[in-house]
Amino acid sequence: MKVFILCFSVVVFGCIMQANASVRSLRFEVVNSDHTRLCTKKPLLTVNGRFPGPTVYARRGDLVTVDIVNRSDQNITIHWHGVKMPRYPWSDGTDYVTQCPIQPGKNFTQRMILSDEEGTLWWHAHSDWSRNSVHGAIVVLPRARETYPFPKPHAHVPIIIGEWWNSKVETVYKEFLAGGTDPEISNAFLINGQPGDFYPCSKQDTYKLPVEYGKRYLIKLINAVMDNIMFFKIGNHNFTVVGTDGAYTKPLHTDYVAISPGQTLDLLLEANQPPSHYYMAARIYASGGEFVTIPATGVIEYVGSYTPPPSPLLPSFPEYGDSAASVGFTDQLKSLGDNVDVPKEVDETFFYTLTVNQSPCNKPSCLESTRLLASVNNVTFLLPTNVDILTAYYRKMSGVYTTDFPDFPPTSFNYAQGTPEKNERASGFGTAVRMLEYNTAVEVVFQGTNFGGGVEHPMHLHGYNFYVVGSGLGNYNRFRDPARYNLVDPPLMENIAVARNGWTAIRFKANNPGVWYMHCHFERHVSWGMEMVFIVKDGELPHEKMLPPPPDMPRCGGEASSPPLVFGDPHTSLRKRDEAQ
Ligand SMILES: *[C@@H]1O[C@H](CO)[C@@H](O)[C@H](O)[C@H]1NC(C)=O
Ligand SMILES: *[C@@H]1O[C@H](CO)[C@@H](O)[C@H](O)[C@H]1NC(C)=O
Ligand SMILES: *[C@@H]1O[C@H](CO)[C@@H](O)[C@H](O)[C@H]1NC(C)=O
Ligand SMILES: *[C@@H]1O[C@H](CO)[C@@H](O)[C@H](O)[C@H]1NC(C)=O
Ligand SMILES: CC(=O)N[C@H]1CO[C@H](CO)[C@@H](O)[C@@H]1O
Ligand SMILES: [Cu+2]
Repeated sequence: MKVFILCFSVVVFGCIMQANASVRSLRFEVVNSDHTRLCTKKPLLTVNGRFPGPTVYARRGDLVTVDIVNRSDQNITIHWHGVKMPRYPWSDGTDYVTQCPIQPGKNFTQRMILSDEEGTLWWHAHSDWSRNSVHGAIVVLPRARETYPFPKPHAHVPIIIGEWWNSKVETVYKEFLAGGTDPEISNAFLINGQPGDFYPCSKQDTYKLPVEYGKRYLIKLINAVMDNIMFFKIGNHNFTVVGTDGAYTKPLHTDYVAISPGQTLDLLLEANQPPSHYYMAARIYASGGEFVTIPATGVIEYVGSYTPPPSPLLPSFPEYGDSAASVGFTDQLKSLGDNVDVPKEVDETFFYTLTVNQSPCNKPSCLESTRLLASVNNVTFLLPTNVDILTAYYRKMSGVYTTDFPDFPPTSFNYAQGTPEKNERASGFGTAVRMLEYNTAVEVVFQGTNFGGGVEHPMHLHGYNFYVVGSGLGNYNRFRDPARYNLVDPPLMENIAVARNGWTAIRFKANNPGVWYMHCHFERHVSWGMEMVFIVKDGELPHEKMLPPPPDMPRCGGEASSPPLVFGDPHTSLRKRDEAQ
C-alpha cells in the first residue's frame, strides 16, 4: 500500500497523511485570477487562483493523479518537470510533443509517476509562456520509515524564484513573436510570488520565513524565471547544498548558489546566527543585454523577543556578469554515492551545436530586417500543429515528423570563437527526431556557438535524468576532453546550463521508452526553436514497453483520419508495471 502526503502550506509543520490509498488525486483548475504587484493589477493565468501554485507533496515512488480542468480562455498543458514518468509519456504534458493542448472548457487527468526521484522537482505549464504564472513545487520525501542522507530537517521550505511583467505575458509573448527580437524584459523578480522590499509597492507583502534558533530547514529552491540564471544568497548565513533536480548530492558548503531556469536545489539552512531579521535574495546573473538589476528579497525572521534592525542585512552578490561564479558553483556538484551507474562506455555519441540564429524578417510586424531564431545542429524545430508526435508515433502516422535529426552539425567551424556575418546566420527548419533503440547508452556533447556573441543554454531532457560527465570553455576536443570526464561521482541532473561558448557532456541509458522532448529552458530560446525530440523504442520484455494511452487524451482534430487509438485502463496498466518490476 502506498502512502501519500498532501499539504498546501508553504512551511510544513504538519501535513495531512493519508494511508492506505493507492492513488491520491489532486484537482488543478486553470483559471484567470486578478493579482497585483508593483501597484499593477492584472489577470494572471493560475492553478486554483494561486500564484505560485500549490505545492505537491509526495513520497518516493508515489503515484499522484491530477485532474487538470481548464477554466481559462487559453490552451494549456502541464508538465511534471524532472518526473521521469516511466513508460508513460502520455502524462508528460508537452504540447504537440506528447499531447494536444487541453482546450478551454476541457479537462485531462494526468498521472505523475514518481520512481527514484527524491528531493525537489516542480510542475509548470509547457504551452506558450504560461509557465510564467502556472507553476508550483513538487516535494518528494523519502519513503515512509526511510531517512534522509543528512540530519533530519525541522521543516521543508519551498522557495520559488519567479518573475512578473506588468503587461499580460500573453501580450509580451505575441509581440515577441511578431517583432522578431528579444522579448520585453520583465518588471520584477519574485520570491514565492513577491518582489520584496527593493521594489515599489511591495514591502507590505514581502515573503517572510519564521525560523527558530537552533533548528534546521531544508530549502527547496526552484528557478521558475523565464530567461535568466539567478544567484541566491542569505544574509549572514551559509548553507549546505544536499540535492539538485530530485537527486542527492555530496554536501557542499557555500555562501551562494547559481541556479538555472528549470533547475532545483535542496539547501540545508541552520538557524544558528544571532536572532534577528536577514534577507534571502535572488539576483540575476547576465552575461549581457538589458536586464533587471534589483534583487528579489524575502526575510528570514527568527522567532523570539529581540529588537530587529530597522532594515535586515542584504547579502553581497557576485557581479552580474561573473561567469566564473556561475559556472564555478555548478561544477562543484557531485553525486552523493561513489557507485553511480553512469555508462562507462557509450553506444551512441551525438555532438549538438546550440545556436541563436538570424533569418530575414519580411513581415510588416518585424522590428528589424532580420529576426532571431535558434537551433540544435542548425535545425530550428517546428512543432506539428494538428497532432502530437507521440500520437503520430504510436499510431504509425506518416508525414508528421522525420527521423533524420543530425548527430553532428552539418558544417564544422570554429564554434566558440567564430563570428559569422549576419547574413550567414540562418538555420534550416524541421520536425526531426532521433530514434534510439531501447537501452542504448547515449552521450550528448552540447557545444555553445558564438553566433551573436554566445549565451548560456540550460538544456533540459524529459523522461530521464542524466549524468553530467564533463564541461569546459571553448571548443570541445573529442581527443583530449573525454580523458578528463568524471565517471566516478558526476552529478545526476535533468537540467544543465551549458556555459557561454563552452561545452557540456552528458550520459544516460535510454531505458525509458517513449517520446521525450529535449530543449533549452530559456523560454525565448525554446520559442525560437532550440529543441529536438528523442523517440526511445520499446524493448523486448513486457516491462520494457510503453503503456497505452488513457481514454481522455486531449484531441487536436488532426488524428481523425488515422487508425483509432487503443486505450488502456491506466490503473491496471500501472499495476501491471509495478508487478513486472
Ligand atoms: C471532464 O469532462 C467530462 C466531459 O465533459 C466530464 O464528464 C467530467 O466530469 C470532467 N471531469 C472533471 C474532473 O471535471
Ligand atoms: C560562510 O562561508 C564563507 C566562505 O565560503 C566564510 O568566509 C564565512 O565566514 C562563512 N560564514 C559563516 C557565518 O559561517
Ligand atoms: C544552416 O542551414 C542553412 C539553411 O540550409 C544554411 O544556409 C546555413 O549555411 C547552415 N549553417 C550552418 C552553420 O551549417
Ligand atoms: C488550441 O489548440 C487547438 C488544438 O490544437 C488548436 O486548433 C487551436 O488553434 C489552439 N488555439 C490557440 C489559441 O492556439
Ligand atoms: C467550461 C469552462 O470552464 N469555460 C470557461 C473557459 O474560459 C472562459 C474564459 O475564462 C470562461 O468564461 C469559461 O467559463
Ligand atoms: Cu538557450
